[in-house]
Amino acid sequence: MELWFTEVYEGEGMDLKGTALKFKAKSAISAKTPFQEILLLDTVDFGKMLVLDGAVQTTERDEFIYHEMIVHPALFTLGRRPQNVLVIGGGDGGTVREVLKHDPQRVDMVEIDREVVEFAKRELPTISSSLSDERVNLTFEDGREFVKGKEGVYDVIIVDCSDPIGPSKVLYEEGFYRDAKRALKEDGIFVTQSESPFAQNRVHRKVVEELRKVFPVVRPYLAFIPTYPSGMWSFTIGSVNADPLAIEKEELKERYIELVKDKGELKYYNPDVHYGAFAIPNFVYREE
Ligand code: SPD
Repeated sequence: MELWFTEVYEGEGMDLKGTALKFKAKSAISAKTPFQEILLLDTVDFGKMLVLDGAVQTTERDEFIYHEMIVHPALFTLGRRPQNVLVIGGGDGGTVREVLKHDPQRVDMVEIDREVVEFAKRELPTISSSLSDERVNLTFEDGREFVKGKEGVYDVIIVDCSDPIGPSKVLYEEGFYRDAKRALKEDGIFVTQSESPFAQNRVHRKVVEELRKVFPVVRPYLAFIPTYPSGMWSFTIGSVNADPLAIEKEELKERYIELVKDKGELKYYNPDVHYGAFAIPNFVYREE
């Protein structure tokens, strides 16, 4: 029997326009947690694929793009060895894997759903293996609550969350961004995945708008992620004064060469991609 999976993104009608991707799978396993439905497909073209509440989160074949791009633009902008990095969400472990390439002293990861982490450890070892690194401290609670009341602790905060439905909804609100800003050090950097500027244009614009209420520097940027709706994906950096576009290219190249010498080649991010990713096509912010 043939097994097919299609992500249906409600709200923008991707499947009606015929642009949704259909994935052929060899097998599937699923689980229901108190927070969401987990589905793991063994797909023909993308390897193992993690799906939460019907939305593709990661696949073995293209996960490197999302995880490199949510981490490296911010961490290279920081320009020094980070002491404390906070990852909110990121249950599959790919974001933590990339953060560790910057030699942080400590990484806190706050994931609401313990079962997603256990699932990823068991089924997606190439993505999740860094979660057992001794510098990584896992907490299973709501990331929104975790940041409340923290002051000047983190060099970088990374929000690797799912879409703004279900448990992640609170991670798209101004109040959360304010608390996250307070939890950062003075020169700290906040970065969040900010949905597809094509398939979820209104959501993307709202994220940028809310971040602009909180951070003086706000820089959305793009990456191509084949298995996400439309393939056009975004992340947004917010900070008080750290600007990813203000780093000298020569300095960035030096930092990049140092990192890859020590940790091995990256597959997507490089200094040219760093600057190019911040070029945004006209339609994204055009008034409707
Ligand atoms: N539409 C899905 C958005 C998912 C973003 N988070 C992915 C988690 C990968 N670590």
